[in-house]
Amino acid sequence: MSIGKSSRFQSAIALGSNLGNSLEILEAAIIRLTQIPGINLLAQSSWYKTKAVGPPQPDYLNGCAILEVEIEPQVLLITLLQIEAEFGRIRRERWGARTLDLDILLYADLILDSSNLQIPHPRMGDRAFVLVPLAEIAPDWIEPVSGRRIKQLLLDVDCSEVNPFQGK
Ligand code: ROI
Repeated sequence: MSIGKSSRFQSAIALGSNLGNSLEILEAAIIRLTQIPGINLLAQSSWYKTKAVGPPQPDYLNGCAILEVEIEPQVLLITLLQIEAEFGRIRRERWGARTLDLDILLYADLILDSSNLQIPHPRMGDRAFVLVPLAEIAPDWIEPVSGRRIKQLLLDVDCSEVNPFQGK
């Protein structure tokens, strides 16, 4: 057993689904996250119905969460991939429909560019389906590459295809 000090960081993640019962899958994924040692849920956005970006496919349900984590980014990534797999995500095509997609958006003020993981998420600044829910729970978080707050990034994207999901 180790009694060393453990560091805690905040990390923002994005959740998305457009296959199966997306609301049930996303709610279950949030609960699953809270069961993982080293992860605490600090905030959860509401859910949004969003038009798919990319090839034609069903609308998505999207949301974001703020986690307090005591695990490193690479361990968080493995954990999120495991949860995706538990919910039956099949990685067929890069931009295809998915039962559950979990992405790390931000990890404290870290900038990381490794072969399998980039933080901040390289496309988050262009994506209204990420910025709208994130701005709900973390408007003042500064995206460290642009140096701009989430609420500022939101001003530069078209939010017309991101709508509150009726039901939560
Ligand atoms: N489009 C929307 N609206 N929401 C997503 O979560 C999403 N995820 C993706 C692509 C295919 C880019 N499009 C998306 O991976």
